[in-house]
Amino acid sequence: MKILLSGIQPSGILHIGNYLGAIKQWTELQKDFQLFAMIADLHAITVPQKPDELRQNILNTTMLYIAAGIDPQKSTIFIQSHVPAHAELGWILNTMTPLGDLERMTQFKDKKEKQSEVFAGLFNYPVLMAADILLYQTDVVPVGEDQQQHIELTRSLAKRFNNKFGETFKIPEGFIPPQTARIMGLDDPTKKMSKSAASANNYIALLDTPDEIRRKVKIAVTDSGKEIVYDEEEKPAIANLMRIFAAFAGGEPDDIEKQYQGKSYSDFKRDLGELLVEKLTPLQQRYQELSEDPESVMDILRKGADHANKIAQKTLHKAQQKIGFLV
Ligand code: ATP
Ligand code: LTN
Repeated sequence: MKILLSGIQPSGILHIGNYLGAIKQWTELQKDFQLFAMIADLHAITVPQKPDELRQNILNTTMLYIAAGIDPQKSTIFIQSHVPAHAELGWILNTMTPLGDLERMTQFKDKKEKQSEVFAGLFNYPVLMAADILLYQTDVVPVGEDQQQHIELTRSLAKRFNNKFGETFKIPEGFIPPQTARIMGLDDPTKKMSKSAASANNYIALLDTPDEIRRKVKIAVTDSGKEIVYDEEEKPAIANLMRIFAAFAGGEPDDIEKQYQGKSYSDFKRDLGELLVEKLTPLQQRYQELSEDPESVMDILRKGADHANKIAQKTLHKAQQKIGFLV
């Protein structure tokens, strides 16, 4: 079975962009792949985090993975810092990463602007991500569009290592879901939906209450005109809402266009609000059950770490041998 790995940083509350762009894809792909679903806490600390909030976010993210349908019986759910090989291989790869490659990373440039002080970890972040992926001999990495450049760097580091020291790492492919790779903010369709957005009206969090969901959809920005037509250029706000609708309802934005011919923005928004409430309620119920049973969540994480450690350690050992460490 081919191997699939991905991760999310536990740096805030997850939203429907994270769900459609990442978690939902994983739940579908876990049927055909061996999935490693990681909680990237080492990545989260590349910008300042409050310890109590971080601890809570790590647990929340884990519970949301499970509540959204990642099956711990089938897939490996684990916390990045529970597998020390990530930091170790990350260091080795850092010694082989051209500075210029890191300087070109657009995520670094964006994130740097938002920080009052920038630390080396933020700059080296993509190298740690390469270690995450390469340790599991991953075939496919499903991510949103914003991560594409990091996958390219991973491929180039793996090739560089293999060329210099002999075949060690599998060269992974990125997988970017076409319709949902970039869900835009509800308050600004020119920027991606983001958990670090200034206003909570930018996103629908997976744990928003039904009333919050309805309210946020109602006040979401729309375009001029009245028709519900799918036009990315002329009607970016409605197009974004239509992609969200199609992704949750199943189908394509064009189907929505047909369905809403002659109807108003407010009809469409009302239905979208109800659809989101209907689709998120079972996830929220499952989340609630898990939060009442933290021991079972910890148990899943322990088993996940055991399995991940075995595989990661094997690859790390191979890499250490190849570069001449006494192992
Ligand atoms: P931030 O915006 O605060 O950096 P984020 O919301 O982008 O955080 P990440 O942890 O960086 O969240 O991303 C987790 C996963 O969700 C990644 O695979 C990312 O590509 C995907 N993702 C994030 N935002 C979106 C979005 N708006 N549309 C589609 N996918 C997204
Ligand atoms: N950088 C990613 C999170 C992440 C990741 C990974 C994704 C860390 N390690 C390995 C895929 C594979 C993000 O911010 N979304």
